[in-house]
Amino acid sequence: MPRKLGLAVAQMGPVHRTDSRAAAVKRLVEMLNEAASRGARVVVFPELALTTFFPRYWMSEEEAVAQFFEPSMPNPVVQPLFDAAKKRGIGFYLGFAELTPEQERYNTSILVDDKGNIVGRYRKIHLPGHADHKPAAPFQHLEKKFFAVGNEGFKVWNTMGANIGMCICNDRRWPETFRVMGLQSVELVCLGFNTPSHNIHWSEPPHLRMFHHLLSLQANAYQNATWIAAAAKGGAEDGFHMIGGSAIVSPTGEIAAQALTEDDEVIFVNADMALGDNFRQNVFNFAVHRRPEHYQLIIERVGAGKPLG
Ligand code: ING
Repeated sequence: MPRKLGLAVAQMGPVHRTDSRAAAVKRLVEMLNEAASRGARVVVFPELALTTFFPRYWMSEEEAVAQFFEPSMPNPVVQPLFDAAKKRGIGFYLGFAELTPEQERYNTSILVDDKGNIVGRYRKIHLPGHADHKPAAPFQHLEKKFFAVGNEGFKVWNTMGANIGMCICNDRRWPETFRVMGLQSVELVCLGFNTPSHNIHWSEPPHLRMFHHLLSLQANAYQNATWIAAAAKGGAEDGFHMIGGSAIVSPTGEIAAQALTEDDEVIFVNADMALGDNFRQNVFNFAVHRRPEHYQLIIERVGAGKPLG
């Protein structure tokens, strides 16, 4: 029996360092309205959607907090998005830099339901990059400096008629992210990403950025029988290019919709949440086929070690 959920991804083009949050929110509201006109009930926005990808710049934590973090959510600047979504009865995923009342800093996403309630929060666990200053690099990737590792795990919420989970950007490269949610019977994983197209560590062919992005989504969707909706913030932010490639991937592992530009662009699928049922009941029936007694290295070891043979 199909269980249709109108699912949209709202990709953003660049947010430049001098762009205001209000300007970014105006763009998000415009895309939410377009998504609504196409039948969306849930819209996924990017990681750090309100500001430029500031971890590319060397600055103190205090400077970053002052310019790029949200001490409350919602807040007056973001309220128009909450209002527009509630008026239209649409839920959404939004990524932003979170400053907690205890002054902790996280790369965070929230899940807001179709009544305007924040029903879920996720704090990014797999933080890529470095904490030290690399002056010789063309840009920095200071997520390990500006953010603490998320402290709330990978959760799944039953809301808007589906089991919906969240992750952020680099998390999509780690199979553990999706298996933990798969073991919570997830049917849709929402994620935002900001992925630089240039590798500062070695001269990686640029086409591999898009290939690895899509490969990660397709493999994890299939292997956990879940939909994945991934929203890029892409294009050149003050000259620093990031990939587009926003996509909605089906539990079959197929790409159901993909963005064509590196600008603000809405993609939509009337997604059947039951499409994963056959996979969950057969090939990926975890209860019948998984053998955790042979997986202990995954928990015991952090880094790769000696062969056991
Ligand atoms: N960005 C990138 C991402 O994981 C990256 C960083 C790119 C890591 C390519 C490894 C390879 O998509 C964020 N924000 O995590």
